[in-house]
Amino acid sequence: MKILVLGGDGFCGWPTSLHLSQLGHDVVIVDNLSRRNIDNELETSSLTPISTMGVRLEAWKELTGKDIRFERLDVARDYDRLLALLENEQPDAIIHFAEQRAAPYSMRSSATKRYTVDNNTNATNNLLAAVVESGQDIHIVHLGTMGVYGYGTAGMKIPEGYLDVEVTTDEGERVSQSILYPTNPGSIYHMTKTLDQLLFAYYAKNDELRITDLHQGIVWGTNTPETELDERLINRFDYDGDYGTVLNRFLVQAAVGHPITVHGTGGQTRAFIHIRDTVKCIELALGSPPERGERVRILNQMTQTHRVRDLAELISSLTGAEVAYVTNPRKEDPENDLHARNDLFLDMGLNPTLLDEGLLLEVTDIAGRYRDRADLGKIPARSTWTRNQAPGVPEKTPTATD
Ligand code: NAD
Ligand code: USQ
Repeated sequence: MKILVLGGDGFCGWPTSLHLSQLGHDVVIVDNLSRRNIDNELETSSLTPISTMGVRLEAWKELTGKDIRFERLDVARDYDRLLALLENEQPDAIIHFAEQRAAPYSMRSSATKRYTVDNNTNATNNLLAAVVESGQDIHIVHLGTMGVYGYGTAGMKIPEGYLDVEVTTDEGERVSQSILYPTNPGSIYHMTKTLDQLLFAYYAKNDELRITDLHQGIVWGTNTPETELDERLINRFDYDGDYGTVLNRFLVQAAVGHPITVHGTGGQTRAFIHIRDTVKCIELALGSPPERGERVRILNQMTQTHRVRDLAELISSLTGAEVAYVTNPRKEDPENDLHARNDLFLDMGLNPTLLDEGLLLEVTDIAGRYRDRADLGKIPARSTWTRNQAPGVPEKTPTATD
């Protein structure tokens, strides 16, 4: 297949691009490098030394003989160039990762709230409008989030996208319906993903676009077999207070001697998936597109749920790191249960990578290898959800000289 990967320079997009190229697909990466620019703005960087796109693609060609092309383009703003790209390339599928994906960054200021909404909703709408205008039958695979459902204890397993309900008419007749599961976003970022859902539902209904929306949990790990081939192919590893996600952050904190920063009681339960399973799920989703005229295909892309404090205590027991229960800078339930279905991927043959001590230590080893690149001052989460909240800073924060 010819596949465009929007956001192919990012944490999920880069290993996915390599995996699809390795499988023999013709891959074109589209990215505006905004994530690298946000690192400059936040004065931080990936823990791992990621190469420039030019070096990445040259290394891939040298090692495998395979070409991946790169188009630098802003999907949210450069509509005409996006349309021209579709017309020139005629892709079979487009994978859409190209959004601002950090909840804390989206809550940092009114400027970042507005940027996140503008960027994410325009990127998605531009893509959908361009596919319609191109007249092509392209399968769109979007990376959404488990966070569209919210994390309230539902009293049931969260289904995959749709909820079967019964309504009673004025005549007392009971009518069955299948509706999008009610959304309950916990940040401006998560809210943009609920807007994406409506855009997808509309374009699938009106224009019969073929769309798969993957509601992904928190991704952990860093390497895939392809990124491990050479240091020039290394994947991004975020650890800072805005972009670092919880399990990878805890593993870096353990590796660099920083207390593990549990927000509040750590009673939050979340869904997780390893980066190797992310790339596998995308391969599976590409192989199983919806039909024209079918509703949006929604799959829960997660393999396990974990409670934050259990992860912290597990990593502490493996590494000896101290656990610090810090003020929660977010507005979220302090404790919740979470049970979600993921039958669709399991039925397609996904063999889940489960949380395992060896894999955790592997990530800690990688973090340890690059520990000198960590800026300890960037670790605490400082973006607060409201102005009445305080950053999640441990009482005793080590410095580079400790
Ligand atoms: P990332 O920030 O590392 O990658 C996103 C990429 O998209 C970046 O390279 C960025 O430069 C690019 N981009 C952003 N806006 C763009 C635009 N307007 N035009 C062109 N390129 C643009 O994020 P990630 O962790 O790889 O996440 C990818 C997708 O997966 C996101 O949509 C995110 O919501 C979703 N997701 C991620 C996780 C996770 O834990 N990382 C979990 C669930 C869902
Ligand atoms: N947390 C801590 N300590 C930390 C960092 C986080 O206790 O140092 C807690 C948070 O308070 C939260 C939980 O861990 O309760 C998860 O936080 P996170 O930053 O790992 O995840 P989140 O903000 O939800 O966002 C990430 C990705 C996002 C994706 C989402 C999937 O950045 O792109 O959509 O995970 S999900 O969580 O399923 O919505």
